[in-house]
Amino acid sequence: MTVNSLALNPMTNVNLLDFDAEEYLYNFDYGDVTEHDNFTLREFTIIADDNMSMEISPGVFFNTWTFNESVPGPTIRVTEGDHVRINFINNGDNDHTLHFHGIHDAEMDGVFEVVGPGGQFVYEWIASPVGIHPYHCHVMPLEEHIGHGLYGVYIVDPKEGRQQADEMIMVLNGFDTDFDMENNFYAANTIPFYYQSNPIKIDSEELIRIYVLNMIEFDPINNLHLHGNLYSYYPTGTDSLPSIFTDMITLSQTERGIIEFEYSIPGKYLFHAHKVEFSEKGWTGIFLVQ
Ligand SMILES: [Cu+2]
Repeated sequence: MTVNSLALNPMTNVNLLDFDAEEYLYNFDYGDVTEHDNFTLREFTIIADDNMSMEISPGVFFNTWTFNESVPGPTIRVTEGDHVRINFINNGDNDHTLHFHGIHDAEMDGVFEVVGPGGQFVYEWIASPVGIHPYHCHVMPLEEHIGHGLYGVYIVDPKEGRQQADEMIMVLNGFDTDFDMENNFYAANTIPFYYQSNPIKIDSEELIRIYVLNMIEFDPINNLHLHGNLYSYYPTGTDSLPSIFTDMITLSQTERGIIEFEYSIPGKYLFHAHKVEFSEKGWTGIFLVQ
């Protein structure tokens, strides 16, 4: 995420991505804020690169394509009605764009205005609707650009805010490290088994809110199961009322929503894909309730 966190990888002679899954979990980027007479402007810079490498698993290096030297890219967080400006710079060797889900003009859609190597583009819109949305590169072949890591989370908060909670982000993703159009590794937030080895500490009797997004390629579905509890699920985060109280949701590509729950009894509780292949290849974690 910062330039300092990069080290030269002697195996591939490219910059090695040093992704901090603990930092990513809680890191919301509110942009550079300028107050105007009747609106707030939030400005962000997103730089695409496709010359980085990441050690997905011991000895397994993967050529990650990154937004701001991170997979997923930064979590862009704004409030409904904000003016959003994104300065996009392509530092890669391939064409890339930024395609945000949400409501905006056609020319801000990041599909037809392809940004070549060394190029720049400024995307602008007024933030809506409230919820959690993905953003990703939209250059073909899409599964190559998304599969290498060019995606992130975009959150639009309601003007009245949400109830105070311990908030975190989970992007469900995977990596096809042998290029056979099947994922070899799965995770919540990029690093297989990270939150199993490093349980997420939460407090009992505190509201937990997770913004979850499925960005997996190649597999048609993903899912999220929570142990010893059930959660309220708000699909796309657009409605103030949950659609279901459950311990299991299934998501297709770019499906997302907000999960809310609280634990009353301390202990270790698993969360994982109930698709066993995914959990056994890395998509599993633990909440440590204190
Ligand atoms: Cu791309």
